[in-house]
Parts: sequence; C-alpha cells; structure tokens
Amino acid sequence: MERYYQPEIECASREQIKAWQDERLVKQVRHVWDNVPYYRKKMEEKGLTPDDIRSSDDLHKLPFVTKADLREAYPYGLVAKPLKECVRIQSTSGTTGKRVVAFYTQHDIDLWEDCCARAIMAAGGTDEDVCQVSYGYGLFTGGPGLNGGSHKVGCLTIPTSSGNTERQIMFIKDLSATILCCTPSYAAYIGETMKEMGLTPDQIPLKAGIFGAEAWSEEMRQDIQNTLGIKAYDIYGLTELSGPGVSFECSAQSGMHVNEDHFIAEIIDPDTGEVLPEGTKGELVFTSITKEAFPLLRYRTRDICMLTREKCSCGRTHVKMCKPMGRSDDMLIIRGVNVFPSQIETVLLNHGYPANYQIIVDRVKNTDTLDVQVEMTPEMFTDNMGEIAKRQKELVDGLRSMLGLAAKVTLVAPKTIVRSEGKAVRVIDKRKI
Ligand code: DLL
Repeated sequence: MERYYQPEIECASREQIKAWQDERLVKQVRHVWDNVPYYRKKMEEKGLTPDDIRSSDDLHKLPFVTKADLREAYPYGLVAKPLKECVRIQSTSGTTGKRVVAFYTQHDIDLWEDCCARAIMAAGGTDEDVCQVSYGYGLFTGGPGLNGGSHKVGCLTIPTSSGNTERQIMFIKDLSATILCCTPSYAAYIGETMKEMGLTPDQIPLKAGIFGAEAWSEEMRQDIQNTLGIKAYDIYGLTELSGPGVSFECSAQSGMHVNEDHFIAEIIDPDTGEVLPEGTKGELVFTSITKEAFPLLRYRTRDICMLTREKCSCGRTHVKMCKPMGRSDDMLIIRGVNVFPSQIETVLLNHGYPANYQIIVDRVKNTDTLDVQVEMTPEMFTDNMGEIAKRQKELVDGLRSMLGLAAKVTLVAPKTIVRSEGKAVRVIDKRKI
C-alpha cells in the first residue's frame, strides 16, 4: 500500500499544481524585487519588472542565479527577510572553496521538514517506525532535514549523525531501527561492516534506506539492497534550496518526484541557457516558490539530469527527475573524451567489484592518464599475479567499451581504499594542482 504524507498535494491534478506554481511564482518574484536589491538589479539589467511575470509560463524570462552569484552576495546579499525573522543557517562543506550559507525562517524549516516527511512515507515509513539518521548533523543539511522529517512522520528518531560505525550498528540492532538515512557510500560501509560481524540480512531489522547527497548507480543500489536486506530509495536536494527533499523516490524506485508545490524544475542547455523539452538531458535548474528567507530564482544546479511527466505507478503526479548523471563540473575531460565517474562505477559493479574505488587523473608528457584503483572483495582476493592481470584486463576492456578510452586498472587488496562516512571522494584530478 502506497503511503503519502500530504496526499492532497502529492497526488494533486496537474492543473492544480500549475495553479499553485503560477500564483506562488508571481508572489515570489514580487517578494525578491521588493526585498533583495541584488535580484532587482539583475532583473533591471534584463529590462524586467515584476509585472512581466504573470504565470509560470513567464519563468524563462528571468535571469539565472549561479553559484558565482551566491559567492558574490555572501553572506547576506540574497537574504529576503529581516534577520530577526530568520532562525537558522545551514551551509555546504566548502571543501571545494564554494561555501554557501542558506537562511531559513521557521516557516521555511517547516516546509523543508514536510518535504523530508514525504520522502520517509514514500519509503514506507509510518509512526511505527524507528528511523536512524546517520547523515551528518550540524551545518550539513542531511542530518537536520531528515531528523525533522522523521519527527513529522512520528517515527522514533535516532539522531546518531555520521561516524562511529560500530555504534551505528549497535543502535540499529538494539533499538530495531527499520529505516536508515545516510549517504549511499556510508550505507555500503555499514553493510560491509555488518557482514564482517557475521550479520546476515535477515538478522538486520532495517527494511528501508533513504540515501542521497551524492551520485550512486543502480548497481550500487542492488548491492546495498542485498547486503542490508532492504529497499533503498534515492533522495535529492541541495543546501541552496533547503537541503534533502527537493525530490525523492517512491515505491516505483525509478526516479525522484520533485516537490513541485515548492520548487519549479527546468532543464536547460548548459551552454546556451535555452530551456530544453521534457525528456532531454541537460542542466537542472530550480526556482524555489515558497522559500521566505533565501528564495532562489532559476538556480543553476550544475547537475545533469532529465525530467519526465509520465504517469507513475505510485499515484503521485509531481514531475520525476532521473538520478543525476553527474555534475557538469564533475565531468572529466580526458584526452578530449567526456567521462562521468558514474560510468566507471557502473563498469566496476557490473563486473562484481564493490563500490570502493578511486579515479586518478594525471597528465604525463602532455597526455592525460586515467588510473582506476578498485578493491577486490575478500572472496576474490588472490596473490596469483596471472589471475590479477586477467581480471585487470577484463576491466580495461569494459572501460574501453563504456568510455571509448584506454584506462589503467589496478586491483588493490580489500580495505585499502579509505571509507567515507559522508560524501565519498572518488576522483583525484592531479592535473589541476
Ligand atoms: O547533499 C543535500 C542532501 C542531503 C541531499 C542528504 C540528500 C540527502 P549539498 O551538500 O548542498 O546538499 O550538495 C548538493 O549534491 O547539487 C548534487 O550534485 C549532489 N546530490 C544531492 N543528492 C543527490 C542524489 C546535499 N540523490 C549536491 N544523487 C547536488 C546525486 C546528489 N547527487
């Protein structure tokens, strides 16, 4: 039986959703025009006033907002409410020097938690469930967002945050956690550790996982589902737009419903900025139509994606986005060929390897090199050099047919590649240094 947190919204007619979007967009444009000089200037540069935006059909007229705008406006330049009405900030990790600080009113937090509650119920969650939130708490949005959603559903919430994997497993077992929320790479690590402890899927009380914050392949989903004996659901979001819960997967497990009553999604050509028709691959752009403190109009996410309005078996009517295929700024260009780390992951997992790998790109004598290091599983581990060479060649061939590129593959011993408790770092591009 499909469960909904807000059925009248999640299953609303397309006409109703469009009506909400029309009304809220017009209001939002007026709000930023009145309260954010940065937006007013950008609109004036395009010769626009709020009167030019009469419905969501006029969305394409508005200028884009990019990460560069956010950086320029840091910290308060895009805040649309007096600070005394703001109650919280969240922030990205800033490991790539791109720290973003987003502001929330209490109303913003309320709506964000609703979005996360929708995701938990879509994964089968109810107030009978015990939900362990193993995303990081603090500035990162993962922990606070799912924590709030879990409360709204009425689950017993275990706020473990990330890290201390043995303690995570102790809580899952002792408190019979039924839902696990964390990054997919941390879920895989928890699963691996459980296996080492001799736990089989039927001894693990979990039934569902809500995993996101980084790209993960279908193959990785299968692996996690098998190891933990659960159904694994994807969840997407970004700090700029609130955090997790911009979109989430339902029982169909075939793409994520965008919460269209709060966010309008578009796909654009990243080079020209032109809006692309449904079903075309391009850059995902979002407009937040209900955010009060930190509204973003046409924010370019850099995530490469596709949208579909095909009818979904779950009964939800909101548009679905596919798993992001990578970020336009994560895409590697190696010897002129476009390579997404997710394509490499697919080849490795299809050959039976675990998702413990690292991609090292370098430039030697003016030529790019691609070195993929991947762990053997304990079962396949051997010191027979002939066997290792044969396996490496299989992967080299698999990568060549997927990417059209020669790669070097090095098989390494189990447990050599460092595990991640949050977002995994898969790529080391030495060319930039
Ligand atoms: O990662 C928010 C989040 C927390 C989402 C917990 C889901 C679960 P940021 O740190 O701002 O926010 O990173 C946002 O992460 O633009 C995508 O590139 C990537 N991302 C997030 N979710 C997914 C996903 C959080 N399900 C950036 N699949 C986004 C692929 C994802 N990439």
